[in-house]
Amino acid sequence: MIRLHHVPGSRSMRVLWLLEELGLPCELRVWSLTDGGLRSAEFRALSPAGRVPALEIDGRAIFESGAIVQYLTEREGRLAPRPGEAGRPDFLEWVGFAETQANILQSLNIHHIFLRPDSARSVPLMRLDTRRLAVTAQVLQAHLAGQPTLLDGGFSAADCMMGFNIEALFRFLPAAEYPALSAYRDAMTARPAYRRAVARGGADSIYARDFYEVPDA
Ligand SMILES: N[C@@H](CCC(=O)N[C@@H](CS)C(=O)NCC(=O)O)C(=O)O
Repeated sequence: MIRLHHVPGSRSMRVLWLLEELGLPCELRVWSLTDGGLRSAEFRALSPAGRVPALEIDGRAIFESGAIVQYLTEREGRLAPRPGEAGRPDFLEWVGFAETQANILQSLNIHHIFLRPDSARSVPLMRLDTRRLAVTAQVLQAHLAGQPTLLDGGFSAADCMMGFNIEALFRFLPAAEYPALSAYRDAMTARPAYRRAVARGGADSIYARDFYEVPDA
């Protein structure tokens, strides 16, 4: 039995999508970001920092989405270059890059959506994070202008690592400035496994607006 601990629209979407791509059935346990459940002793026994995803598999729990994605691809022998193969460093780079970008998105989510009252927010930090996010989006734009997936060998689990990012990126950056990245987002979210993951796990529910401008200081 495989059990995924999941919050809709969060990084656990990466794992849910990959499980669908791999055709691995899983049980889903859905948590909330806001009701304190992730800080419970029950959940922290699975993921000590109280973060999703956590995956129960093969008699243990694994936390950290990048570790889970690597574990699953090695276990199944699919959707990632194997250690020693030519594309392996690229795969590992993109897995890490997705998390670098996700951390900026998380900070923007906290500032734009979760921090209350508005005066608790740091507008300079929101500006800085938006610029830092744009740098990561420019990297992806340049890369994806030349090929349709992160690895030149085609779709891989590195693309699944973008499963949280691609839904969040264009809440903070104008999609029109990143046509290749925007086309990538459309192609990835149209994949049948991605659609199944959203249908099963739920779409994100944190955004009330399509686009969030940095407010005036
Ligand atoms: N590096 C971790 C980050 C996990 C993470 O921060 N997850 C967020 C949801 S996207 C979370 O659980 N946040 C709960 C909190 O910060 O209290 C990973 O990739 O799994």
